[in-house]
Amino acid sequence: MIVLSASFFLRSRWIQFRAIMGQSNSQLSEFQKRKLLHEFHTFFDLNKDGKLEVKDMHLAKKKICEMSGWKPGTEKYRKINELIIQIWTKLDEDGDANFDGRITEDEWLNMWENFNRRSLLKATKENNNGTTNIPDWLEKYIEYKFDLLDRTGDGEIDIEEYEYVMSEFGVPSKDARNAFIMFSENYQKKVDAVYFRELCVQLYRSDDPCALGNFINGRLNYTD
Ligand SMILES: [Ca+2]
Ligand SMILES: [Ca+2]
Ligand SMILES: [Ca+2]
Repeated sequence: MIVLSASFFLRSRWIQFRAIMGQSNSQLSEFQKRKLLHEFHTFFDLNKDGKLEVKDMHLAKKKICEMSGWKPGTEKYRKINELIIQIWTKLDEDGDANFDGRITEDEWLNMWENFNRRSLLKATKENNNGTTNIPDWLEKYIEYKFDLLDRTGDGEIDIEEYEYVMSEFGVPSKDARNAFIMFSENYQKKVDAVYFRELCVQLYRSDDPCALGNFINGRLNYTD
């Protein structure tokens, strides 16, 4: 009887401990917020009006089509159009909490915090306690971003391609080149679709300031 009570006591303490940890871990750190807001403003809110709407996604499509010379009516144009619609439909579903057709900064951060919470519930050691999960729309977005960066279409991003595309988003050349050297581990790692995805997952989900994925958007630090 005494043994049973002791084990019951330990078990309830463990459940309490997990609940407390879960609650604090699902909240975004200041570092994560800065990273996510930088993404929001630099790569999503393309018309820079402080909110994310379907027209920002159309601007993203326009950018890739212009940079690639894809004209309306071509297969490439059709595919990117489809991809952009898929990304927006899912992103809007996840992020637009008040259904007004736009995602504000607060809604964007809440969406990530909710995702953190859901990931923690599904946490296993294999998926690094849930921190390697990403939303469906982000899978599609990473596909779009990789195609955008891999200008030659050889399945690999090189430093010139990276610098060129990042400059379209206002990233200074020097920062882009330094960032590339960091995340490619001084050109040792091939930046193919698999490694690019891994880096993007770190950018969106990791709270580790040393993760190489923090540099994938060309920014070198988040202290300001
Ligand atoms: Ca906007
Ligand atoms: Ca909204
Ligand atoms: Ca390439």
